[in-house]
Amino acid sequence: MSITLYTSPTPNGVKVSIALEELQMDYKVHAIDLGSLEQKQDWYLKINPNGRIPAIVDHGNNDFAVFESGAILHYLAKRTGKLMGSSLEQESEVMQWLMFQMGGVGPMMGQANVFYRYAPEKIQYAIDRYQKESRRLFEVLNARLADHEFLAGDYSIADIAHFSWVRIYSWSGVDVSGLNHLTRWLAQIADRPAVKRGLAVPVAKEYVDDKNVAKDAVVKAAQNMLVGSPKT
Ligand SMILES: N[C@@H](CCC(=O)N[C@@H](CS)C(=O)NCC(=O)O)C(=O)O
Repeated sequence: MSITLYTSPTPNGVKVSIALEELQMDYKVHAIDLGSLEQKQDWYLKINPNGRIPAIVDHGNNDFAVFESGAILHYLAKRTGKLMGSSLEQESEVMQWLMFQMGGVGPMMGQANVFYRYAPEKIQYAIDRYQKESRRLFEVLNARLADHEFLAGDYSIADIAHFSWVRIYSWSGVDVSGLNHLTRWLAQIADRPAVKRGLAVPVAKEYVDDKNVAKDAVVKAAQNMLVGSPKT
């Protein structure tokens, strides 16, 4: 079974490399250069009509292509029978928390990043809206993790999806103070060897609000992407 992973070092991208590492699947990486809009080229749109990363092609299954990170995680879990529980109820719980990430945490933190980090104009209302909503969603996760080691039964694709976003909270400017269960879970997942390997695909990239980390290149690449035309 061999898979090609089309990815970049972003929260949605590392979801899939972490899952592939956890599942010990055979895969090769095609790094997509988002800054030069490689993801909008015709050849790639045949794999992902949305022109975004990540996507996979499963060569062990007639070159079946999958886009949307949540759908990819689901596909890989079903393909291997792992990271998603086994009963209908367990799978449903995993899917509930996966959907909560795909429809809530990801989009809200994504918009927090846009308005807090990348927008040329500072619109305080938008910054507050997306940071506060992200914090509210973090509180839902924190309450769940108060009496659950993981989000849905055993460690699952729901944890992988959330971890990949929640870990960059400082980049999004979202406060995690007082969310002790969430930070316990973050540290626990960050410590997994497969997670460390997955975070280095295609290259390790820091998304932390730290004065020692060079932020300019990350911001410039995101701005180029958001305006939709490559700039130098
Ligand atoms: N809902 C999609 C979102 C994918 C997405 O937004 N990917 C970003 C990187 S995290 C991207 O490819 N951006 C490039 C662009 O907007 O052109 C998923 O979860 O796969």
